[in-house]
Amino acid sequence: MRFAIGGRMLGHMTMRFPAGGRSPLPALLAAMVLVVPLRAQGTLDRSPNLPGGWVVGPGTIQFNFVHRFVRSPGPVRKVTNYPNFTAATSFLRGTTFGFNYASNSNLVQAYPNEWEFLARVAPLRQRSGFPVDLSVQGAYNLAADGVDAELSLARSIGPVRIIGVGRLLTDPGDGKDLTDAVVGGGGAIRLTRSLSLQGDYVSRTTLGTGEEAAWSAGLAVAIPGTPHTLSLHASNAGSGSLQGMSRGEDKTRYGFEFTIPLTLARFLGGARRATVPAAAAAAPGAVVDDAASVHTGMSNMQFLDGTLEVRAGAVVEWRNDDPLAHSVTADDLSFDSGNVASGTTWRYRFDRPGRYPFHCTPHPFMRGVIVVRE
Ligand SMILES: [Cu+2]
Repeated sequence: MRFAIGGRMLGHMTMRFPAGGRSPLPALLAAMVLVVPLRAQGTLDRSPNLPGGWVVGPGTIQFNFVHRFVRSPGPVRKVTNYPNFTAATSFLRGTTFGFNYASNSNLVQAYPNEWEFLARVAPLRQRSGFPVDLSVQGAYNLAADGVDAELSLARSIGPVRIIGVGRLLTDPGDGKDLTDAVVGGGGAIRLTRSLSLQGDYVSRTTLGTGEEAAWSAGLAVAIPGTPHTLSLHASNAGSGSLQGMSRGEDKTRYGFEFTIPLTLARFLGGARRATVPAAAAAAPGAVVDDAASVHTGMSNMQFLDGTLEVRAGAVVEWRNDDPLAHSVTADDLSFDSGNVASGTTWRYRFDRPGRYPFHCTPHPFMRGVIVVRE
């Protein structure tokens, strides 16, 4: 009876791991697989010039826009924009690949349009028991015509996240034989769940003429009810490539970064129509039997049904199959489950026809919609 609804519950595999005691390995692997995409897709847990090893989940395309502006001194006061655009996706959890494009790069005079193709892997995470989040990025920069690399270590201590990087850069100057070594540090402090302060300092061993160590300072905010984050910041660095984030100049640029995660399942998944009878017999507040409830849930950092149609009076039950807590929170806050712990369920009865978009408070990129029909 319980699983007869649309066959949906039979259709997805549920993995269970020992709650404790025995080998920590399965739990550790589960945490690595499931938790990796969680952090820092947005701007809150990193700083403007330190990616902090962010990776996206499979089926997600991440678009990040950075625009930094410089105003020249008077009397001209010309404002120059330094736009940078990052697009990245993943086919394998814990990895990300994509590109950075800077359309007003001053890395190499002859190449104002700087392209960087990048691949990043984040094999070890603090949440899976490792002391730090470790990630490695390799990149090919078309303007510099060479390969760059970054090793990033990050550790969260309460609301503070500390990030350290080491980079090796091809020298885009005269000789291709030279390699720049870069060391940087920084991080972010969460003031609230959706607001953080951040900054970094990135130093290179061989600074060219007019170059300085790169720095940045900013404020990041998660935009309520959306999967987007915004950072407002100042920096003396230009593009978002490993090269660009490692080179400072003697002028301060003011700008922003806006992050857009596109979850393809939201667009390709379509709506599921739950063919359940409305709980006509059940009075408000009454215990509703399973026949009148619709089962769905959370798994792999997503709500199983992007859009779920039910009839008025139906009870929707969410089961959390992830190893970490999620919430089911209406965008207009008309309902809120609070934390739904791993392996537990939460149910809510929808009496009034309408459209109820909801999200997960800890992971705002997790979104779904309940459509209640007459
Ligand atoms: Cu969640």
